[in-house]
Amino acid sequence: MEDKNTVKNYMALEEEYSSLKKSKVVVVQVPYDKTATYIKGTVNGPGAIIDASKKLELFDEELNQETYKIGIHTADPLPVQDLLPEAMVDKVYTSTMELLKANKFPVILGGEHSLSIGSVRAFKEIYPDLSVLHLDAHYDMRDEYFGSKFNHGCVARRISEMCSIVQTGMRSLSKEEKDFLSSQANGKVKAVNVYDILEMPLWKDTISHSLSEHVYVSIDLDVFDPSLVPAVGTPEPGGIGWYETLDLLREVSKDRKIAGFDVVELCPIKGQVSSDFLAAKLIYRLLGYIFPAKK
Ligand SMILES: [Mn+2]
Repeated sequence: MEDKNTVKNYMALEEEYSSLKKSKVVVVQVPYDKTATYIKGTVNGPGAIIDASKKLELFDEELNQETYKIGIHTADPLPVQDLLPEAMVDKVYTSTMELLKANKFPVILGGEHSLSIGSVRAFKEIYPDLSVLHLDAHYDMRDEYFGSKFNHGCVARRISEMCSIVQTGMRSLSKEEKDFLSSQANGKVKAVNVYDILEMPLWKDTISHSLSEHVYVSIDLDVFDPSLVPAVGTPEPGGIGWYETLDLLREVSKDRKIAGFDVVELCPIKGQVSSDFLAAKLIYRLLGYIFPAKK
């Protein structure tokens, strides 16, 4: 048997449950952090999630099922490290499109958030009714940031130009973004920020009902409180917790068809693996919600 520590696939699954042919799910790694504006290091995010995933139990204790049996293949990391942001986004688009055409379910690991511009472009072509559920501490609604329209701070703005987007967990906003959002009333953007969550007992229903049938979920790990996930490039105090995030994702998985998702912005801290492990487990739990075992 191969040494688990050298295996490069998610959860170190055996061939039977991880070959491309037999797998429904394909994990795509996008090690890229060229436009990071505060702390760099998300380039190491995908690898840290894969490493942490090897310590996960194959049995999901909440769902009473062995989700891995749907087959989870891990593709080689995309060779994007030296590319300009636009070219990285194009690579993610091409790779996502290939998987969707092969009827696979893409799970995309960042790397920085700008990669979602490429994946959403592909999903939107396959699912014309697509809407995006975006979990983030930040609105990411800048038109341009540090001279680039493909900066991680612009990702939701670019997505809003392609399809409708429902954002939640935000607690940091620039004046430019505020003005843009105010001009968007009744537009393609629905924002449920942390202050709304505190006042709205039914915030999860509001979000779920605002989405279309086919949904792409984009999770910036800084949506969580930094006490839970300190290993992000731009931490913001006052984030949401583990169980409320799961409640939201469970509800959306029941009400809608989640067609794929990404988990981005993990910026690993050496010797402090709880953030990496949370990301790995979040992915497995969300896959369990999307693919419930037939009882
Ligand atoms: Mn963010």
